[in-house]
Amino acid sequence: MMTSIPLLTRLPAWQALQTHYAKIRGLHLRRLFAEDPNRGERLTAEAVGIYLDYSKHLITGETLELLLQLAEEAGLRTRIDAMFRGEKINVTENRAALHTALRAPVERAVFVDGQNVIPQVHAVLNRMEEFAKRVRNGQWRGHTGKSIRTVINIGIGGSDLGPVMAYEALRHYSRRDLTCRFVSNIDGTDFAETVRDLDAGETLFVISSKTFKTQETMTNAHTARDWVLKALKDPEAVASHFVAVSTNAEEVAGFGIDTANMFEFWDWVGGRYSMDSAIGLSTMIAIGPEHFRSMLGGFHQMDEHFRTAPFDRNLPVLMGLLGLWYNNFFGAQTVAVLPYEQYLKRFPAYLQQLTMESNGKRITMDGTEVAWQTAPVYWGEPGTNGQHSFYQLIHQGTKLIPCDFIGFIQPLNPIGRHHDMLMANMFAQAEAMAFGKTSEEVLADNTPSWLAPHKVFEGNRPSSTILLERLTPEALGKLVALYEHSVFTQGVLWGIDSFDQWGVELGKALAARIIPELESENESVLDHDSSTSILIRRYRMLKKLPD
Ligand code: G6Q
Repeated sequence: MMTSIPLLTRLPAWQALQTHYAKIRGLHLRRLFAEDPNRGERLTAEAVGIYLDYSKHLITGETLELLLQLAEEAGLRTRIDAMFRGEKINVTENRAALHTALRAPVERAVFVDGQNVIPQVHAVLNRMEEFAKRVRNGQWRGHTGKSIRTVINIGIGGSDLGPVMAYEALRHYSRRDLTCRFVSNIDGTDFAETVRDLDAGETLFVISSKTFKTQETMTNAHTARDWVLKALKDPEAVASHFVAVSTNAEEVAGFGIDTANMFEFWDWVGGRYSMDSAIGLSTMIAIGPEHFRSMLGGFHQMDEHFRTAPFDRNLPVLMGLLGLWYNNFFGAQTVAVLPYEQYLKRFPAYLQQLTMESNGKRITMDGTEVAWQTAPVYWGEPGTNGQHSFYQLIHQGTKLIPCDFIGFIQPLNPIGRHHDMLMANMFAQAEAMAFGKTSEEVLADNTPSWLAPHKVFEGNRPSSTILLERLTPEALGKLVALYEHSVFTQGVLWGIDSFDQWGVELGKALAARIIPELESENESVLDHDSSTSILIRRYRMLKKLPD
């Protein structure tokens, strides 16, 4: 299907932004703040309990106006409405992208192909709730009568990263006597190390796969089944130790899981947007149904904000536009996500898939090649660890790296002065990046002149500060939805399909061809390039040698 989208670089606001960029590129944040004492108050926005300070960005009032105009000209409003209405905005897969329906209240109606999907969403949530409660209160027993102490989610990509991130993020709210682990990698070490200290009789596997065909997940699932059967020595054990999360009932039954123990989701839920669907089953078991529903409530609040707020106060829109400003005008190649919250340690990894799989595209929705940059590289680590590592480059390197600082006012583990010290570091880093330290200031510290240049901080390094009150399930929902919609905003402006991922296919197909070549006993003819063929031959030859 072809969609006609406005050509980004021909939009009047884009052209105006180019001229504007040339005019303001030399501006320094020191000057911008000096000229407007209210800047730190003015360039902020607050909604649904999230405070966004975007004053430390290389923008003026005019930049913002032009960026907002660009969003209007690119038809962002229409596209937001289309997404929420369930239109098939994932054009290359001819699907809706309705993750917002997963967290919509029961009284809402959202139609896909003439059918209201909200009742089924809530029916599955209710089934998940009933199941999670049984596991949590010990009613769901393993085959030998023991209650479950470990839940292992087997899944990869979107069927892993959301659950892993949410489990870590919400660990404070989870039962400590019922833990979750995650197996994703095809590397046998992942499975082996995950189960090595476990009793199969107390372990429940959640096989999470939308398609139930993914090579890594299905291989790990079969290995898990062998492990359970070896320990419990009864094929009947599969029923009490395996449940499935999938859209594919046929494959689930084929694996040997009773479809009564399958939790369904739908093709209009993209993998990396699926943590609110049944893919979140491990999260719900860990934190309990009430907390899970409150996380969904947080997502929904942000959805409503994104859907209805004017763009100049719309947090995902503002964040998306600021990202575009650096990516497309300053030529920034990466964005650092820096959560000053240990529980968010997997948040950057989660965001990598969300942002880069969604917007790492070079073909627009109407099938032509883009004439502009699309998604930057996302990376990051929780503070303060990064400060003793890569922040050097951000402060004094030659690359412009816009940063997202994420912090919470109240700690979940108040111990002594830790939290004040943590937050002081976050505020200090953003301040240092923006304002730096001039040569005069360095020399005034009695620094010898030969050393002074090394100690100068140029400043003018832009950042957003995202402040929330406390890391609750609801807050996590808001934060994730903030990024989801900011990614969507950028995808709309770049004119790409943020919901497909064709770029993962080629490697999969080539691996499927190479696997039998590595396993075959006879020296089959290899028809690869010379590098790949030699690597395969070398592997085959050396793997046969005794240790
Ligand atoms: C995400 C992608 C991808 C997907 C995995 C797992 O948006 O589609 O990461 O989630 O490839 O797929 P299955 O859930 O089908 O196993």
